[in-house]
Amino acid sequence: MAGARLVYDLNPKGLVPVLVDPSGRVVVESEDIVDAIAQQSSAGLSKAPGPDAAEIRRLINQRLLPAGKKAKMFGQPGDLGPVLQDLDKMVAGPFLAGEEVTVADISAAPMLQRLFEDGMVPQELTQLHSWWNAVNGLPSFQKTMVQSYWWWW
Ligand SMILES: N[C@@H](CCC(=O)N[C@@H](CS)C(=O)NCC(=O)O)C(=O)O
Repeated sequence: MAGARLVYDLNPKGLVPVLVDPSGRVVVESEDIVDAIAQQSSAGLSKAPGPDAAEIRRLINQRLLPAGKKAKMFGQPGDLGPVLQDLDKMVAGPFLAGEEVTVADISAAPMLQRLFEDGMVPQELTQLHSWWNAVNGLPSFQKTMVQSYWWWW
């Protein structure tokens, strides 16, 4: 198709997602794309989410994502239990860093969605369960739900 750009033109690794912002800047890597969108004033996300959100996001990316992937894909729970307990203690409520949805919630939601749907988050982690109810109740989050999905990490 004339004018169409192949993903390889945008990202030499051939991976999605890729964001092309209104100025034509190409952003790859999900976390960087979330940050780029948060910087757009119309996105409705806090531009300065604060140190709590940054710390939670570190836990998500460095601990939750690898542990969750191992547990779900390979049946090896490993460190997942302790990671979820640590995260539960960090929930400010209703969202991870407090009243506003921040980049921390967006980083956390895809993996936690998979874990909640498979009943892998213990009931005693009540803060996390309340968080999931809050996120799952957002119309914007519901729009991201698909009938079936596969992994992308
Ligand atoms: N670390 C990257 C991972 C991107 C990634 O693995 N994307 C997958 C789909 S979700 C992909 O493009 N796979 C195509 C392929 O491997 O050929 C990110 O978070 O954006």
